Amino acid sequence: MTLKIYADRMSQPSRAVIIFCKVNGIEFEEIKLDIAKRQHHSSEFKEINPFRQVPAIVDGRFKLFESHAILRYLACAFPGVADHWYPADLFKRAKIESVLDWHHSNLRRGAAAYVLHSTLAPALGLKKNPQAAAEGEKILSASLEQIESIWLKGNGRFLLGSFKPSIADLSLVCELMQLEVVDEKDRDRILGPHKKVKQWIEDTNQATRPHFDEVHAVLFKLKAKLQLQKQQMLEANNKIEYGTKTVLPSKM
Ligand SMILES: N[C@@H](CCC(=O)N[C@@H](CS)C(=O)NCC(=O)O)C(=O)O
Repeated sequence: MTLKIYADRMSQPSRAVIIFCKVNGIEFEEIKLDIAKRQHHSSEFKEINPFRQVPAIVDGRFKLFESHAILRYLACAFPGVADHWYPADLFKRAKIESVLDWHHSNLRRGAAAYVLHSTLAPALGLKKNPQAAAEGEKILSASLEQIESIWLKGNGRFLLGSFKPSIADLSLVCELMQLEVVDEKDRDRILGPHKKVKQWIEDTNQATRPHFDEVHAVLFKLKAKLQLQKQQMLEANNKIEYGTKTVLPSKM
């Protein structure tokens, strides 16, 4: 029976699970649930994940949700997954668990809140919330600083000084990729001071090519759409201003 992945590619943990399967040649059927259309609220999906969140998987009779648990399960259940993704060595594995646990209460808390409240809220029928966005940015920036000074220490290009990526690299980098959709200058302000983080994102992309860009295409498309909308709004505002000026009576 083929593995089923319930996912929305706009969701960062969904992308991590899909990329992991593609990179490791794990066959799967992707069942797309559009969160913006509340497709994850169906009674069928509630049977798979009572918390109604993506990603979730069904492997035969076995159902599982929570992306980190899914990544661990896939790494152990499917033969042919290279050891560096989730090493058999207990000490190495425990260190990866440590990063994954840290991720949820730090980087994810900051990044998800910042992107939702600064950018994505209207697409989900919510109002933007500048105060919540500022709080998210504070946690995000502190997390980026900690990634650079703690997790990216060492000789390797990946977390924990490794020379090859693990499921933790994939999970954390997919989290950061959502910053693609925020305004370019805000993204530069947040990521700009963190050169090591930027290089690590690029290295993880390289290590999982071509699947990384293919699975993130949905974000690049949304980014282009938001940039176009911003451009059109600026042009419309300029037109209004210009039109107003032309109808003003001359003082001569
Ligand atoms: N801790 C969960 C987080 C899952 C999660 O937050 N999923 C979001 C998309 S990124 C979702 O399904 N949101 C819909 C909702 O909560 O209604 C994991 O790592 O899988």
